[in-house]
Order: sequence, then structure tokens, then C-alpha cells
Amino acid sequence: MIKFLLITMLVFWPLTAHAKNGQTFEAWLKGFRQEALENGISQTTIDAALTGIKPLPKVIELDRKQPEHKITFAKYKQNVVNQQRINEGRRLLTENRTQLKAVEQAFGVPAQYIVALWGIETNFGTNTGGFKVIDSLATLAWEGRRATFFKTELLKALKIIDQGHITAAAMKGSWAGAMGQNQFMPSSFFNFAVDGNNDGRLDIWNTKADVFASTANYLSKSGWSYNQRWGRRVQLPKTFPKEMATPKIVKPVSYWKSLGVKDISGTDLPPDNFNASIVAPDGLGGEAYIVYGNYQTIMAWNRSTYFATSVGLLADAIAR
Ligand SMILES: [Ca+2]
Repeated sequence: MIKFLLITMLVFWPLTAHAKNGQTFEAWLKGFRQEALENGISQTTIDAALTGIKPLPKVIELDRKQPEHKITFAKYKQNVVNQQRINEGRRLLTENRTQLKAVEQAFGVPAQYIVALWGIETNFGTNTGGFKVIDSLATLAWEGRRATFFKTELLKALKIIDQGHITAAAMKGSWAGAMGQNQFMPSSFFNFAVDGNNDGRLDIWNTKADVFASTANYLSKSGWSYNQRWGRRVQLPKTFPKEMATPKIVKPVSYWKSLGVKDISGTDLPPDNFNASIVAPDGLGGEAYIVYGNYQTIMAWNRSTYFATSVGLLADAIAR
């Protein structure tokens, strides 16, 4: 019954008049256009990007949706690191080898990680999200819950259009404004996007050279170490304290060895004494991994052990 009521409310909720601040979308947009102008966005871009836009009900629905019952890591991994994706990753690594190797050299990030992130974020650029980023961000900036954050992102998105990297119509992304083949938010675009093909435009939507270089630059600036792996699967001893299985606890590999952590094959861990953490995304009854600094770097991209572990596993599988 409650579910039915919620659905009814979503369907009949009058979108034009119920922002938390009491403003209609149109009134909000009028004020925002002035603010954009004051922030240095050209009148041409404001007119092209904002004229006639409407709030998107689907975006509000997704923003309000309570998290579903959380799936297990085992299930997530099956979805995200499946054989079809591994095969496609290998094919694309081969097909784009020259470009990827140049990016690897320039940024110090191995090609398989760039391809793995590309695969997990947008299924290698084939699923970049069909939402118009300006309309989505305007909806979220008006609607309330995280309005300040989304207004800043919207101003940055307009700046991207103003600088001629993409048109408003072609600026597509996720419902929450993550854009292009590597799903950068507008703020990440300004921090990390790179012109990989030197044509003067930062095009993470349609230019693979820009997508690869931007992804590598993100990881490089977030602390990637070229000569380290991300981590590896391990066996934990029965006595392993479950509160120690978290990326927040960082100790040298020698410490984890002293607790009885072994490689998954049952042999000793390699001798390198990196700083490392133990993660067990499904708890101690599920798979466990020892993870190094590069894992923390992947978590700077997306703060989730499911995500970071899957990127590492997919990268390994692609490179194998
Ligand atoms: Ca470019």
C-alpha cells in the first residue's frame, strides 16, 4: 500500500510547482540565468542551453529512490566482470593498442586499467546515459535535496559548452550529470579532462583519445603507481579479526603475513612490502583481497569496494 501511494505521488506530483524552496521551475530558471551571466557564461550559451528546458520527472524519481536491498559483491562481480565484457575488453585493448600505449607512456597508467574503467563505467562507451546533462542538472539544482552541489555542477557544465567542447544538445550523460564515455561530472572534467588528439577540444563523448587520456590523467593525479598492482585475492586465516577487513586500515604486507594472510593459492604473499589493506566485500565468509595504493586511487574515482575490486579484476582479466 505504501509502495502504491509512493508511485501515485511520483506520477501525479505536479512538477512545475513543488520545489522545496517554493519556487516554480520557471521562476528558479529565470534567477539562475542571471546568476550564470554573472558567472561569466555568455548570453549565447545561456540562450542555447537553457531556453525552454523543463524539469525531468525521471531524474527526480531516481534522486529520491531509496537504495534497493543491497546486492552481494559476488552477484555484482558476476554482472560487471562477466566473460562477455572480458572478451570485449581484450578485443578493444588490441584494437586501440597504439593509442592506449601512448597514453600509458604519457601518464604512467597501464592500458588494461583504462580499458577496465571504460568497460565498467559505460560498457566501453556504448552506454553513456541518455539524459541531457543540462536538463538533469537543472532539475537537481532546482529541486532541493543537494541543490547547491548541483548548481555548481550546472554552472561548470555551461562553461564547458561556452568553451566549445560540446553543444548543449550533444552533452549527454547519466541522470545525475556524469558525462561521456568515462562519466566525469563537470567538476571532474575541469580537473582531469585532457585533449588526447590535440584538436583543441576536450571531447570525452566521442573522441577515444580524449577519453583514454582523461581517464589516465584522473588516475595519475589521484596517485597511481605504475609499478604496483591493484591487489590480489588472498586466503584469510580463521582467526582473522573481521574489523581489520577495511580499506581504512593500512599496514605493510609483512604485517598481514604475520597475521597468517596467504595468497589464494595457499603460498606466501610476494616479498614486496607495500602498504596494503585487506578487503572482504561480502564479509569474511566471501572472497578476500589484499589491496595496495592503486586500489585507494581507484576508490578516489568511486568510493566503493565493489567498484574498485571489480576494476582491478577486470583489468587483470583483460591483460591476461
Ligand atoms: Ca580532443
